[in-house]
Amino acid sequence: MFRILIISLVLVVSGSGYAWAYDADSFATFKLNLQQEAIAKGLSPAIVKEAMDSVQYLPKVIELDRKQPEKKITFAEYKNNILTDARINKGREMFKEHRAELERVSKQYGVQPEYIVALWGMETNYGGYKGNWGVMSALATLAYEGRRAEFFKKELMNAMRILDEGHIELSGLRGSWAGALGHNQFMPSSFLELAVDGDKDGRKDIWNDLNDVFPSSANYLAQKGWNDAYGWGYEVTLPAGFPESLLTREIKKPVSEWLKMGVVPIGGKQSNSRIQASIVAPDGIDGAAYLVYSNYDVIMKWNRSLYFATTVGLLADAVRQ
Ligand SMILES: [Ca+2]
Repeated sequence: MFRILIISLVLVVSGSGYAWAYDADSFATFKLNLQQEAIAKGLSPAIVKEAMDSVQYLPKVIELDRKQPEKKITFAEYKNNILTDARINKGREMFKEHRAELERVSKQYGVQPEYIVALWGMETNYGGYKGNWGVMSALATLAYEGRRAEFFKKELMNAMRILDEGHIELSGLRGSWAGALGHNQFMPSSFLELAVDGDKDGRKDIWNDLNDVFPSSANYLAQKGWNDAYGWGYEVTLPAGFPESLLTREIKKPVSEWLKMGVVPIGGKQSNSRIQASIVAPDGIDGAAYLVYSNYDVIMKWNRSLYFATTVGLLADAVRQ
């Protein structure tokens, strides 16, 4: 109860702290400056001009950016919402349908195919909702509004570079209101750093071509340190009196040591006892607990959320069966 009171207080204070107003003239100047800056960086003037001419201020994006969740849901609730039978079954179907490509990519990048499928399912429900916002306008609005101006300005420049490199037409540069792109919702910076042209047609088309989507996701994980000698981890039960202070990714011990402390894998999972692992419990000591390997840390680089990372792991397991 006390915590709820504090949260509402913070919301009221930060809410009243904003006195933001859109001004057409200043937005036009802002666009012109961005245009000049992009051209100065060496991007094609014609492409930059066309892209910036298309930009409109989107009040709805600011509304979404400022929207605070009314209450923080628990991991148990989140998992219930996300890890549905429909999502699992669709994942199994997709795995079957694209098995050959997935296996090929898996071998090439050293990432088990079920994680590529699980991330796809988590991000866009296997391409079911990729986001239909004009990314240029969304990013420009967020860069103009100022709450995280530098970050979004950088991503806007990166988005123009994607157009400049010819991976997608301006009309196809669509994504989430926060600028995440395509089937696997890469931010433009991740796209430039890690997306892959799997079918070698000269375009990294993560909006329309699964032959580019799968290797891009796999490359992301591989470059961030994935090890396909093992998975993400598994659910465990903790012994009575297990210290809450050990529930952190900061503490890593060999699996054998955790087992000696009375941690018990659920469902007879077994693993190499020398692998380094942490114990996490997204809902705290009284909620579900998981023993996780370094691959879990890699998933956390994709999205810094214990809820997300754990659910990706569970979905991958479910899809694999
Ligand atoms: Ca391609």
